[in-house]
This record gives sequence, C-alpha cells and structure tokens, in this order.
Amino acid sequence: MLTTLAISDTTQYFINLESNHGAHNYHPLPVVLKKGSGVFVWDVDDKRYFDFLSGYSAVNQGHCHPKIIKALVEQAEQLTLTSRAFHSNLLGEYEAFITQFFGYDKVLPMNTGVEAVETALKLARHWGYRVKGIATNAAKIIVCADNFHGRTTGVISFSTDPTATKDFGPFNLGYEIIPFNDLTALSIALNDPSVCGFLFEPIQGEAGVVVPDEGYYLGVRALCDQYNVLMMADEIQTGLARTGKMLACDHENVRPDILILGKALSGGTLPVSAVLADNPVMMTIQPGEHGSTYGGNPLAAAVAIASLNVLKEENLSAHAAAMGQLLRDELELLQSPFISIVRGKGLLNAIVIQHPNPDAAWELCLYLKELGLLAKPTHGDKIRLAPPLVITKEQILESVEIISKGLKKLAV
Ligand code: IF1
Repeated sequence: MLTTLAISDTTQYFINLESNHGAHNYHPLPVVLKKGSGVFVWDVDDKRYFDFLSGYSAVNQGHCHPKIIKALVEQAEQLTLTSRAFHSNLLGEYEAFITQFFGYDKVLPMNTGVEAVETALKLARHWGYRVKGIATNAAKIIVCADNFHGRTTGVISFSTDPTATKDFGPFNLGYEIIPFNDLTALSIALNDPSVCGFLFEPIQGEAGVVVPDEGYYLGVRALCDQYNVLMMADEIQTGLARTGKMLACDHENVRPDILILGKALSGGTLPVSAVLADNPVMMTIQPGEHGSTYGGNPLAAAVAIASLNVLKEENLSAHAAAMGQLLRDELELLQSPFISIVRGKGLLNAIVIQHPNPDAAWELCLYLKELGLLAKPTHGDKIRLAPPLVITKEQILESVEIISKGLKKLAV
C-alpha cells in the first residue's frame, strides 16, 4: 500500500506556495485545480476528475454553470456593491423572489454560512426577549451533539468537536446540547420557558452524513409548536436540492420557523447566505441591530436568483433523488469488504471504510484521485460522496467503477 502517490513538479510547486505562505488550517488532497465545468474539474496538468465534493455542496448546479456565470458577469459590469446604506435595484427583486420561492414573509441576506447561522441565533434571541417574554440574558438555544454550523467563536461555543474548540475558549453561554435524532431529549430540553430556539442540521454533514429516523422533522415541528420554541433548520448543506428535495425538511413537509441557507445559493461563485422567517420573528430586528457590508449586495442578489432558477429549471431535486438512489444501489452491489455502511439521501452520501489500516480512507481518496475522482475523508473513516447534482446516470456508473477499482487497490 502506498502512502503518497507520485505528484508532478507543477502540482508540487503550487502546493509548496500554499504551504509556505498560507496558514496551515487545512490538509487538502495533493491535487491543484485550475478549471471546472459541470461535474468535472481539471488540475494544473490538465488531468480531469469527477468532483465528488462539490465544494462541500456549494456547487450543486455544477461548476461554472453558464446561466449563473452569465448573471454574475452581467451584473458585475453594472453594479457590485452599494452597502446597505443605500438601496439597490436588485435587492428588493431578490428578496421578493427568494421569499416567494421558499414561502416566507422576509429574508435577511448575509454572506457566509456561519454568518447566517449567527444571524439566526441573534434573531431567535431577539424573538425570545421581545415576543416570548424571556427574562433579559436568560435565553437558551438547544443544539445537537456532533453538530457543524461553522467556525466563529459564537458558533463553536456549542460544538462538541474538540478539534474545533480546543484552545479557542472562552465560549458563549446560552446553549444546551442534546443528542441528535432524539425526540425524548428534545422534549425534556424544550420544557423550559427560557428556551427560544432549537437549531439543527436536518442531516448532520460533518458528523459523516447522519440521517435521522423518519418522522424526526415532524416530531421536532410538533415539539417546537407545543413549547412555543423556534424551529431553526440549518439547511446550508442539506438545502437547495442536495438531498433530493428543495429542502431536506420537505421530505416530511415540515416548515421551519427559521430557514438558514448558504453554499449553493450562489452555485459556488461567491459567498451568499440567507435567513428566512416570517414577520413575527424577522420584524423583531430594528435598523442598526444587525447587518454586514456585503450582505444583500447586487452581485450576490443577481447570482442567487440565477442559482435558484437553475435548480428549478433543471429539476435538480428529482434528479438528485434518482441519481442518489442509483449511487447507493450501485455501491451496495460492490459488496466491498472495506465498506461497512453506505448512507445518505439524494446526492448527500457517505461510505464508512472498515480496514485494518486506520488511514485507509485517506489512502482510498489518493487512489481515487489517481483514477480520476476527487473525494475527501472526514473523521478518519468516512468518505463523503456528493457530486454536483447535474451528474448523469452514465457518469454515476463510471464513478462507481472508479470507486470499485480504488477499493480493490486497498486490498494490495
Ligand atoms: C470548512 C463540514 C461540510 C455547514 C452547515 C454551516 C456551515 C457549514 C451545516 C458554515 C459549512 C463546511 C465548511 C467547511 C467544511 C464544511 C463541511 F465538513 F465541516 F461539515 F460541508 F460538510 N452549516 N460546512 O455544513 O458555512 O461559513 O463555511 O459558509 O472547512 O469549514 P460557511
């Protein structure tokens, strides 16, 4: 078994540049990309790969989708940023479009995913104090163990991952952690008048694509209603057709009180995130209480409209559902002794690797890279398989063939 496969001088050059001049806060696969189109990316040696990460689900529409790039370029030539000190002709149009698209009264536009999560937390607290009547500074938000909601000091305050938190304290107060997929624990936690919100990922991504039991979203909805607590769905990764529905909560026809979106809202072109809610929640925010320089900028607005239109026009939810089922079925058929579990929904999937070598998942990803497919291990033994949603049936079959070959190399 090889630990490192040969890499070209060109590739090494770019890797060294990053290593010498950039912070070492990531450990990427040794591949240097320079181009993308649809499900494919190309490296600096012009080798082509299937992209099975899709920028952590930001590139649902496929790399450099022509309609999204057109919207980006055309708007870039007109006006890119006004700040929220002034109005723009795109912001209102975008706000009307996205609120109608998802069926909420209002949207609050931000940039990165974690900013949208922070926004949702602030909104929930505002609602808790100003509507629910919680005593000043007593508001509590319930979250799940093994969550991933981003990396600000606020959000890591309720992370249970030691890598995310160690030596980054002190942390914020006001969070209680319960197990994911546990309605009994939720009902106990919500039975406290100072709770204003329950924040969760409909499918836990970083935890290794953990899908809750059927009925979980309905159960969460019912408990949040019962205890007058805001149901806050972080659909940054699960939303926008990734799991085979426009939103993962749509699998159970459940509507969260606060919907958090990011990633594919811009089809992988620039950071665009959004928080959607109805007036009783959103109108608790007054001018000056929250915002951001770039949030709601006209470039982002144009790109987000195009990105959502592509999801709908190309029927990517239904396509993701079908391709995901095919992918999981074909992976099961491999009957590989090195795969202990295939799991996921739509095109948000993971395999869990079982192998005497604890680095087997990383090695498999190196083999897959050699064979023309890019995927990244998480938590040692899990590999996320999440290609752009535009992947075709033939491309799924070709990819599974590559994965099969890679798995066989693990046996050597
Ligand atoms: C990194 C994971 C994916 C997210 C959910 C908020 C955010 C994310 C559910 C924050 C971000 C990313 C960020 C990336 C790794 C990645 C990830 F492995 F950590 F879990 F996608 F699966 N809520 N997820 O998944 O969004 O501020 O980054 O725009 O390296 O941090 P952001």
